[in-house]
Amino acid sequence: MQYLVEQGSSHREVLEKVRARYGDAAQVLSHRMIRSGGFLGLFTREGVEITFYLKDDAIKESEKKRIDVEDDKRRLLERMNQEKALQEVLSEVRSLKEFVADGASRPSAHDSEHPTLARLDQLLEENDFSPVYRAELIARARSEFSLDELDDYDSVEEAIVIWIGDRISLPPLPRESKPRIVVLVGPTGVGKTTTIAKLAAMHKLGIEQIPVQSVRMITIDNYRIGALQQIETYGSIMGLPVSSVETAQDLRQTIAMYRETDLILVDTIGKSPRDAVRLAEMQQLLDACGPAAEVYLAVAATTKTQDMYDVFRQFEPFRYRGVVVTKLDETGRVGNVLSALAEKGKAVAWITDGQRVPVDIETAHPLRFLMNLEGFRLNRPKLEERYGSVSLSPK
Ligand SMILES: Nc1nc2c(ncn2[C@@H]2O[C@H](COP(=O)(O)OP(=O)(O)OP(=O)(O)O)[C@@H](O)[C@H]2O)c(=O)[nH]1
Ligand SMILES: [Mg+2]
Repeated sequence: MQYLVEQGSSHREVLEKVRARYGDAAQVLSHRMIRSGGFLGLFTREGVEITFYLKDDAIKESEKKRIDVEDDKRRLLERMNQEKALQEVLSEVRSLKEFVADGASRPSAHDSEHPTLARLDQLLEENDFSPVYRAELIARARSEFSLDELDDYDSVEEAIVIWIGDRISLPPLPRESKPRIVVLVGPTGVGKTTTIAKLAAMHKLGIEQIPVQSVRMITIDNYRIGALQQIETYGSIMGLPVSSVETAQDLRQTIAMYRETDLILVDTIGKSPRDAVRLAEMQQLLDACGPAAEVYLAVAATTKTQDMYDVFRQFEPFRYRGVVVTKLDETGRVGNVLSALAEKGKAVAWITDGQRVPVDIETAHPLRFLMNLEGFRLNRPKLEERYGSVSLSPK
């Protein structure tokens, strides 16, 4: 037990001091009168001294309080440490954010990828394939090749090329009909009229193993100065008659007039895909061609993937059975076209790659697109085995 002493000028003052400090825990044992202060025995003052002790449970209580305080201190310290750690994390996050915001030094998505896949993804990106298309190919490679197999770059590259080729679809062979009616629609300036002229020549002259056929051309583009003249010039060079029509009735009558012809090619006015009213008018007019008519949508290979989706969608009411990819000569990259065609499930019927009539046109063939891939090595014999051979001699 611990004995304590307290002094003061009066009994009451000392008791108040003791109670203030120790409360009811203090148990007074004794008190006595004392003399305090003074100098050489002079000027001393009378006072009281109390001796007391503290009850055990009170000690425990105060000890408990001490422990509680210690606990609080520890918790506070822990919190401070946590705060500090949090601050550190925050500052890490902040600097990472700055790092990411700095595009030039952004960590590449390829970084965590197997080097073969990273390199192939990079190549696909350079060829303008859309992010979705690329992701699908890379995911397929990741799931079909083991880690060891991925180390063999050549065979993964070969597989990717084949998967790209497999996703290029061609329209089914047209039903036999006489006359066969082929209509070209599409945005302005993509090369519809030039393509019509090329197709006319191809079929009239029997190019690309196509049997020689009787051909006629019809244009419904007689609003613009020079438009009729453009197609008539082609017609006169090839010795092919060209008719111009304005109404659905005209069109029906002209087709009826040409019923003995093998192939009737219908050229249309280029339309902005955003001009829904004009598109609807033209669609009504084209209904006169009858249900057997084959409509094809012409799009330039240089069109951005997103714009291509818009064109595909806006011309949907024409129920086109395939696409003509024009101006392939104007771009070194075919990824945008191939991505859009594959993602929207469109077949490609012809490709054109220059202004010359009739040479710069070919029936679409997967190999032709694959040959345009930049940076990919092609196993030509293997691809020909798969897709059939095609004459790709330079023109
Ligand atoms: N480089 C290149 N130019 C082409 C190709 N096809 C057409 N052109 C050119 O593109 C331009 C427009 O061709 P047109 O055939 O008049 O295009 P269009 O779709 O009929 O145009 P509109 O009737 O005005 O809608 C012309 O200068 C053509 O020579 C191609 O495959 N490659
Ligand atoms: Mg035209």
